[in-house]
Order: sequence, then structure tokens, then C-alpha cells
Amino acid sequence: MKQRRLPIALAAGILAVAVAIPTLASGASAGSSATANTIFMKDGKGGLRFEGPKTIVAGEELTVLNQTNPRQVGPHTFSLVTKGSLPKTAKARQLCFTPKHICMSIAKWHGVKGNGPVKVNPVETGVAGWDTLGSVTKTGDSWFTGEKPKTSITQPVSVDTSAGPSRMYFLCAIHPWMQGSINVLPPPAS
Ligand SMILES: [Cu+2]
Repeated sequence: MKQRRLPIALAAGILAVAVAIPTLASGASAGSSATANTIFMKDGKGGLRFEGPKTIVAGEELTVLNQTNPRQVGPHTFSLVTKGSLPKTAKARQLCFTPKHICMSIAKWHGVKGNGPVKVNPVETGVAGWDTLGSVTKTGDSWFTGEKPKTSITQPVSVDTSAGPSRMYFLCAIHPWMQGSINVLPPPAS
């Protein structure tokens, strides 16, 4: 019996630690949530890509930070789009910047005409913050990094999660293989 009790006591101890850690972690992150929720635009090993957390809680701030060199790879967009709007094949990515395709639609959201400049930035639709996923027929929330290095944007995630978690998909209109998503979780009940 004694031999059995020890593992149980250990298990209880581990459980207590496991319960304590999330409490500590959430307490620690409360003061630094602005830096905790960041989607990076990166290059180098792995190519041009978005890198960020898998989940975020509705109402938290989400920063998008460009860590690539605009002189080498050009600017980017961080554009919220519906899942079905993501170009999935090489052919679709090739056609992305042609009429009635999502990359050109994103350019239009930003007020771009032909080879003209970006006139609207960020594109803010729906309620304030990151919430509206666009398509070729609907304007979505979008940010253009511009040509300067290390630019960023921070906005709250305002997606409606009253019916449960809601996934936001995003795309770079300039490098349409840059795609990603983040699952937005409902805020904890208070
Ligand atoms: Cu890009």
C-alpha cells in the first residue's frame, strides 16, 4: 500500500503544479499582452511567411510586425480574407493579381488604381479592429506595410465569438503564398 501511495502523492503534486503554472502564466502575460500577440512577417530559412500564435482571445490586441527587408522583398499586406478566398494552387497564386481575384481585390480595398499608390491604409471595415474577412465581393480588414522596414500595426481582435471560436484567415496580396490563420477564442466568462 505504501508503494502505491507515493505515486498518488506525486501525481497530486504534479497536478497542483500544473494548475499553478497557467495561473502564473496568465498573470505574467497580462502586463505584456501587446508583445505576446504578434504575427511576424519573416523571410530567410523557410522563405517569406507569416509566423504567429495559433490562438488569440477576442478583445486582445494583435500586432503585425514586418521583419523582412522591403528593399529585398518589397512590401506586404496583412489582409483578412475568407477561407475560400485563399489561393490554394500555384495557378491560383499566379492569377491572384488579375481582375476578379483576391490579390487585386485587396489592392482595390486600399484604393489602388492601376499602378497607382495605396490611398487607404489600413483598410478598416466592420467594427473597429480585426474582424472582417474579405473576398472578391466584400471588403475586408487589411494593412499595407509600406516600403519602410520594421513597420507594424496593433489593433484589437474584434471578431464576434458569441457563437464560439472563429478562425481568421489572412493573406499577403503581394506574395500570395504567404497565408495563415489564427483561431479567435471567446473571452472567458466574467
Ligand atoms: Cu508579402
